[in-house]
Amino acid sequence: MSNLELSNNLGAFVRSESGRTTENSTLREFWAGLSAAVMAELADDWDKTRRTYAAGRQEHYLSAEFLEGRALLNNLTNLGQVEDAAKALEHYGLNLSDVLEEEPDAALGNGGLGRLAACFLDSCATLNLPVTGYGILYRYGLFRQEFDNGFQVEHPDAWMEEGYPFVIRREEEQRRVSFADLNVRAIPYDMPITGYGTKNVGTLRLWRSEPIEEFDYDAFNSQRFTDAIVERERVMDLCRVLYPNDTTFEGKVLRVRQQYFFTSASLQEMLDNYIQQHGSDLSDFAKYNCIQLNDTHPVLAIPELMRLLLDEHKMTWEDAWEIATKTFAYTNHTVLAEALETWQISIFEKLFPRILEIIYEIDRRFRAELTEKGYHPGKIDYMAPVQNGMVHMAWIACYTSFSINGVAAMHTEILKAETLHDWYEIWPERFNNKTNGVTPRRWLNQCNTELSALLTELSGSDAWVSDLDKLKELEHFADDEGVLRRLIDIKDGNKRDFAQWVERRDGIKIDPDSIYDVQIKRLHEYKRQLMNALYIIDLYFRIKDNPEGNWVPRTFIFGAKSAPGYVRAKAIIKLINEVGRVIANDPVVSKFVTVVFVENYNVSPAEHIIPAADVSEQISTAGKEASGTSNMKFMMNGALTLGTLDGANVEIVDAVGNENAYIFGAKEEELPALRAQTHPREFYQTVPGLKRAVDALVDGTLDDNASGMFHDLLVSLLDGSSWEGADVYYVLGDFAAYREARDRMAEDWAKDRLAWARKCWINIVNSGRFSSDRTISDYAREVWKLEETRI
Ligand code: 4GP
Repeated sequence: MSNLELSNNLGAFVRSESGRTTENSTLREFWAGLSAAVMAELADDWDKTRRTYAAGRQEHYLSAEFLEGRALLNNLTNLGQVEDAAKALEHYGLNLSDVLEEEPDAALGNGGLGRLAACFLDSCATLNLPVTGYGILYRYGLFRQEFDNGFQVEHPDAWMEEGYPFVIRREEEQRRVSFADLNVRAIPYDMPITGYGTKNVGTLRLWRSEPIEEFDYDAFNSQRFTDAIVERERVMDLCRVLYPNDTTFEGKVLRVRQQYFFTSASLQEMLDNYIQQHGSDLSDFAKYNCIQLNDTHPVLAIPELMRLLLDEHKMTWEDAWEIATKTFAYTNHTVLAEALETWQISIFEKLFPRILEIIYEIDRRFRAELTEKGYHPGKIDYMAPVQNGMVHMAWIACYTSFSINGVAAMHTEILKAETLHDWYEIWPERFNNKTNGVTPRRWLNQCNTELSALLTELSGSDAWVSDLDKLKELEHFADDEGVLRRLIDIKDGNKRDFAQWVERRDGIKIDPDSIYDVQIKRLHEYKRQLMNALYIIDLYFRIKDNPEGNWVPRTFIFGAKSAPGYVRAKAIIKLINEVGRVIANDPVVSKFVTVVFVENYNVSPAEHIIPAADVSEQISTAGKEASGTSNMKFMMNGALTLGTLDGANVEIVDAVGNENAYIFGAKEEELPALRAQTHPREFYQTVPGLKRAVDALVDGTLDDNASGMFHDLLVSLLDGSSWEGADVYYVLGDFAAYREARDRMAEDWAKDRLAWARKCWINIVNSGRFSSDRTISDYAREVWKLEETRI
């Protein structure tokens, strides 16, 4: 569509959304109209891509979470129509960025794992790879967070209640999914995934559950109205909510139902497509299909594929197992033990006895195989899919999958040495590493337009947007003062934009001339937002001690949601808000320090925050963060990492050099000895200022509204409980090193902006290996064996 066409068509699309004249249409209706115009524009290529992909070898990405965020700007960019859209809207006196802000975030994910899946689909489309994502169309995305007196309160996120133009219902491709107590229809809703510089349009297929019959007409007729709709509600429940947990699990029965629901529907579709394309002999299924399991959530796909092959397609166990073991690949995303899902057998008995039967058979054969290999019965028991009344999803995945990968080099090594050590010993050839990446389209080109323009200007083209390694060619500009000055100006502009955005959104005033020091990620004890908060408390006291000191102006920015039932994480949210309140009310400290906790942190707020950041806080306890991906987004946008040697931080430092990052703290291999050596109380007593900062939790400096939450935090640091030791995450142990590095960073920033900018530049130009294009090329080549397929 040309500019003229878009201008002409836009009005029609808007009117059809609003049922009114364009003059009387709302901004939201303009967003919907423009989005509908984009969908119309994509339709032909999308259709063609789907048909082309169906014929050859495909990869299917199964994930309970896809944290897509907004779609309109991404699609306009990929279509090359940003300018046209802006002009078309201008015609109605509207501004494109205002219209873009109308879009709700599709927050169908909790955090890292879900956002990674979204970046991956973006890269697959850009690289013309025949990959389809499969998940669930949750009616409510991740909860909407509000702060009430500093406490997190959760509200439903009814993200598509007012209509959502970027999914298309495909009635004719529905499947049926059966549980022992319930039969449901699975209706696919497809979202187009556009790529950069290509006509190919990939697909994210999200299943929605609906009753087989709209409602029980007889019951309705005999005036039993509630009876008539009970069944319907039970079915709709299935897709009602995304479980607001990452790494911990709950919700049991319903969650297992969700997992079976979307994996079963997806597999039925894959088998149907195979038969349509290649005939009814399924023995070549694995030649044409590969399935990546995004963590353990979709692992029920394994027994379900077995069931479909055995029961519906009458294969022998041996033939079916051969297919399964050549089809599945498994990615692990965390070493936290509580995330390796295990389910009670009774849940499976209730929901799908046949699946349980198949799992028992997998278990029986597993035990036989290992016995024959001469393994110790104790070890076999530990590794077995079924044990002590529980089904172990990760063990089923490890036993079946031909590929098992971690998400950063260090993480994969920990999997091999600890978490999945027994598996590694028996099947070392299955293990491989795939360090995560992020899409440079959303996380640089779209969110940081000024920096992107500079990069394009210096490289002479925008080829870097789909080949991020090209930025390396710009490394020599690190010694070009003119370029560094422009980088500083761009950062300052982004910081002013963010200040305006946050003032408008949350009513908080910040100083754009201060250093922006940011920690945005899920709230978890291992991520150590508590250590960050203790630093700020300590700084507060230091400033009060010496109000005339030459303090660097600081803005500490947080964004984080806590799982609703994770009490200690919620206490840390309250703590950060309380520290912010106390500082804001202090006439001296507030001159130098502001704390901003961005409410309802999500993908689109991240797009405003990251381009403005100076400091990227990546401070997890070494060995706990599998990879991290915000660390990559920050470096791409010229923020410097303040981090531990954990997850992908290790590889970031390797890429930029020690002198261009700020690394501190205990290393993973040192931790056990360090812990044994020193009790947390000793740090508390001896590290200058630490006792004062920790005591502030309970001595009246900070107020937790009599919830007892801050006292619990103090206990967790100093005493621990009967089931865990004190300071499990080594907050007190690393505090001194953290403070030293963070202080030094602020001073470096204030002292010499040019030297700082040089470091930022080195980070930007060396971010190529953290593009998800690199990650996906590795998966495609080494695991999926996929070829580029252009339409
Ligand atoms: C996260 C990990 O915590 C994070 O380190 C990693 O970067 C991300 O996955 C993507 O691999 N894990 C989860 C989860 O989000 O739910 O386990």
